[in-house]
Amino acid sequence: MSDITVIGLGAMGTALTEAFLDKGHVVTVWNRSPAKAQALAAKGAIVAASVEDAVRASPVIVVCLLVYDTVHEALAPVWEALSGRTLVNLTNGTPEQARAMSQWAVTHGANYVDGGIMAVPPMIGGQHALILYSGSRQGFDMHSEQLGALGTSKYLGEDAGMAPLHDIALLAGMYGLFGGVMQALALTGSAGIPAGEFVPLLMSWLQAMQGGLPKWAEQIDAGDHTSDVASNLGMQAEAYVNLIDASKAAGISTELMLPMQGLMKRGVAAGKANADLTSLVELLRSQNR
Ligand code: FVH
Repeated sequence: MSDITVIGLGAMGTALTEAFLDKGHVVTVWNRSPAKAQALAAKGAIVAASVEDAVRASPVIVVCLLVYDTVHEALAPVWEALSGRTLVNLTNGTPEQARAMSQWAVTHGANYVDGGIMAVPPMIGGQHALILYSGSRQGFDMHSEQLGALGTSKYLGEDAGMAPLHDIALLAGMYGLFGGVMQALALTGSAGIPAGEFVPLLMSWLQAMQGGLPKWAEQIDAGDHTSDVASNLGMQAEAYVNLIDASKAAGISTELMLPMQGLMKRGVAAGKANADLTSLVELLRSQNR
């Protein structure tokens, strides 16, 4: 019997296994392509011959595969083995997928905990690796010490969909930011400015802008988008035209910039020109486009 089983030894599953081993846990592993288990075996992991053996080896099963369909594909044939165990699924997915997986696991007598990994593999095991969890409180509490080996844990409640919801929202923020960064670097690069020269300026600007987020949160929660920083939507929509025109003039694609402009225009057309940018959240909520 081992302490933990890890199913899926891609870049992330390998990092998870190493973090458990580093903390002295006895770990059983399984991967579709067995070759990926070899390096971990050399570090002390026990390699299971089948998914079923892997599931039966430990009271807690950590799964980290590419997508949810593959999780179901791998575990459905061995459902009987899950009974009485805790399944911790760290595969990226949607809240709906997590809730369906939770229902399936609970039906088969398992505790189900869903997770969202807010880290890249080299961060795993360090305190800056944030792992979001939701689902069975009992399952989480029983294994929180072992899961602590992966980084900083944050439990978000019994609804299994909460971890993926937070994960996706954080990724949405990240990709929005990254898209803007790509645009900025393409634009400055087209003028011969090295990225290394521009990035420090960009970082301090983004840090300054980030300081306004708590105020945004207050406005959004209150549903009051009155602009009191002299930067209303109408003004920003006019200035945004320059982002598009300057990009075009420099031969830079505007494909990342146009959706935001479309939303701003919709806000102005809806009479929100004098409101703050936060009023766009209401527009996003009002339609699934
Ligand atoms: N890597 C990262 O930076 C991110 C950080 C945030 C969380 N994500 C999510 O973690 C999941 C796994 O990601 P990964 O980086 O480990 O991905 P890969 O290295 O591509 O490994 C994929 C594993 O999935 C196995 N697999 C794929 N299809 C199947 C299948 N049909 N049946 C069984 N296993 C399957 C694959 O096996 P193999 O190709 O080695 O045989 C790998 O073990 C993911 O949800 C990220 O979004 C990572």
